[in-house]
Amino acid sequence: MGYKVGIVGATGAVGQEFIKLLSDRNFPVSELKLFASARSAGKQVEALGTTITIEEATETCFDGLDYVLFSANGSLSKALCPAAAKAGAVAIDNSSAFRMDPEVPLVVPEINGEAARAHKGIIANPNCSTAISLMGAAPLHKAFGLKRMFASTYQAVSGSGAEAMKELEDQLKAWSAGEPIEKSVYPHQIAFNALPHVDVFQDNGYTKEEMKLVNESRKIMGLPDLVASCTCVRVPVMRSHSISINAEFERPVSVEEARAAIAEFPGVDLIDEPSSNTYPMPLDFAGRVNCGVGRIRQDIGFDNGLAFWVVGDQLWKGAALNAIQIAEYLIK
Ligand code: A2P
Ligand code: 11C
Repeated sequence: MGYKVGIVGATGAVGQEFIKLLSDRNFPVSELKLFASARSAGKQVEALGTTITIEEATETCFDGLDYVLFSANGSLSKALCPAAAKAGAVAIDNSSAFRMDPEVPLVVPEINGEAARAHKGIIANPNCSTAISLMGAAPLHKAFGLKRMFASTYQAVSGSGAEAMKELEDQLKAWSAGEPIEKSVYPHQIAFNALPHVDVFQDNGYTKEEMKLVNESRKIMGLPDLVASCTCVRVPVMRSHSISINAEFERPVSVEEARAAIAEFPGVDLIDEPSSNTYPMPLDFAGRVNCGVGRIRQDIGFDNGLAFWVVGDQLWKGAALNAIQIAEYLIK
């Protein structure tokens, strides 16, 4: 038994990971169709041991497909996910277009997998820093009852797509060669820098990325009144996002129980031995299925508080892997 799968945005940073992960995870694919913009239509790529010609993504390209994985951009998702659903496929969308739509489940399978079953043709994949943050916060919520959460992110350039990865690489090469540093993706040089600016600024002074973490966390964990706040920072890391979280809980916490809660939660590794300088780092999490949690300590700023650090590959758990895990959950 195999499924007919489509990928929209197949030439992009996440699209490439979709192709790799379908193969790595032996997802039962009977046919794979790859879609991108008209610019890429006609190009041939190797995928799942065969050569596939990229097609332009249009409203009429989804006939016969079972699952369509979207990672192009929000406006394209808005236009084409309903078309994929109408054609009888399940659209799993990596953009923010449908995440807060009450009719659309927003799913991290380890946390609220069952929500996926109520889909009406579209399922939303969370924002990358949100999904990774919650792989640390949700097990602790289960153990102690989450009340308030404050986060700062350290986000890799691959979160901005393939062009941003090239921009960081080009800036590092230009710096080494003593040449002028050029920029186009970010408003400032990203090499050797940290930009407290991910996505666009909103009227309340937060960026859209920061509000995604607040709103999507509430929806995924089923905590509509969760108090949360966040600052998102872009750092010159190629791949894997890191998040520093301070959280207050309803019930008394202990570091020992917190470590146990992380250790037994699926999809997350406890990496927490300060005495040997052992903690999760982005370099170790690129291309790793599980997220990592470490630096767990009693937060001295709250009565029932924990401080902790979560790292995960945002192209995987924050995007392509989580989307494929949603499809795996549905076919299980
Ligand atoms: P293309 O390569 O043809 O531009 P990234 O996030 O790494 O920048 O990738 C974005 C992905 O979304 C690419 O696969 C890109 O295809 C695709 N894409 C962008 N705009 C469109 C569009 N209008 N229609 C279909 N695919 C698009
Ligand atoms: C970033 N989180 O790292 C973004 C990319 O809502 O899924 C993905 C944006 C989103 O820039």
